[in-house]
Amino acid sequence: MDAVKLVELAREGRPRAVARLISLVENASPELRAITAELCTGPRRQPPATVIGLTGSPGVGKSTSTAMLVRAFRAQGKKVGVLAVDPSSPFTGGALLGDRVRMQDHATDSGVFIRSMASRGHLGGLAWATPQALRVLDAAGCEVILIETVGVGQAEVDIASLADTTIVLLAPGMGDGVQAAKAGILEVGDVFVVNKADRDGTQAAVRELRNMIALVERPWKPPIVTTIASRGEGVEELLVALAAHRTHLVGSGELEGRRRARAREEIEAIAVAALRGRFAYLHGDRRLDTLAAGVLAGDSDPYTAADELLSAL
Ligand SMILES: Nc1nc2c(ncn2[C@@H]2O[C@H](COP(=O)(O)OP(=O)(O)OP(=O)(O)O)[C@@H](O)[C@H]2O)c(=O)[nH]1
Ligand SMILES: [Mg+2]
Repeated sequence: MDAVKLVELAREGRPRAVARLISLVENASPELRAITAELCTGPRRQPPATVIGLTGSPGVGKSTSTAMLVRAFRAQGKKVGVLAVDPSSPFTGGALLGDRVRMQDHATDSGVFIRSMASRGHLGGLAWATPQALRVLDAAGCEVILIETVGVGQAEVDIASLADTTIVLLAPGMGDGVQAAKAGILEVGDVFVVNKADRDGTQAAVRELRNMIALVERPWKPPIVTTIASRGEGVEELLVALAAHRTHLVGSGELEGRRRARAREEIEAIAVAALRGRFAYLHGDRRLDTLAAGVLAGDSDPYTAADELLSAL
């Protein structure tokens, strides 16, 4: 099926077309170029979907919170997209299976699209694949898109540049506040959630987090919400916090800025991937090996070697 037809079907909200397009993104299909062109320059929905990222350590309750938010947005009559990027341990831990089970009440709801996608192993990773998948869900009419990424290493920082609002989830215990500071998530969280508030140490975690947030200079002071996602408790407060951040984004012009930054990163990710592809095509690994050997032997230096690589383009 040609790209234009597939996009047309996705615009009608056909789940199979949406699923197919996201698989093409995941597999870095050569057809993506035409698809993306059609999605970008064809008729677009206004306003574009609100993109909310959820990140945090494994098991903190991201999927449970996502399901809770899906219910809340569906209750408002909104069409919702869910994108689980690089779900943790999909084969062993039953995380994905668990997600499916938890999402089951939405499985037959035509107002919800749920897709998981792997971005690892792709050149450009998250920055490359996520905007493309977001565009597909947006075209399918999703008014809100929730992206779940497991907060390991760079991913939580990356997701922050892809979402309009980033929710950072923590759970009481295990010095989560300290972990938060280490991972640099204090800077990227727009809304903090201390989930599993049915557990001991919730208030201590909130206090610690509040003290740490106070040290970060930002025009937006991120609120802290406590939730028990497994029981749907705290969802109203979370919605209020999300709406407040939205108001801030629009009022300050930051929404526009974030979206431009997102487009910039995407362009760069595509360019870098293309560049690497051309290196591989022109030089192969052998050329790089030869240059590396030259540097090791003291015949050249990495700058000169890089110039040689570039000059062949
Ligand atoms: N006690 C308690 N358990 C919760 C709460 N929210 C979620 N859980 C449980 O915590 C476990 C992990 O929840 P998930 O939503 O899968 O966590 P996650 O962050 O998506 O996990 P990964 O995707 O594997 O990183 C599940 O057994 C949930 O039922 C809560 O508020 N209180
Ligand atoms: Mg999960």
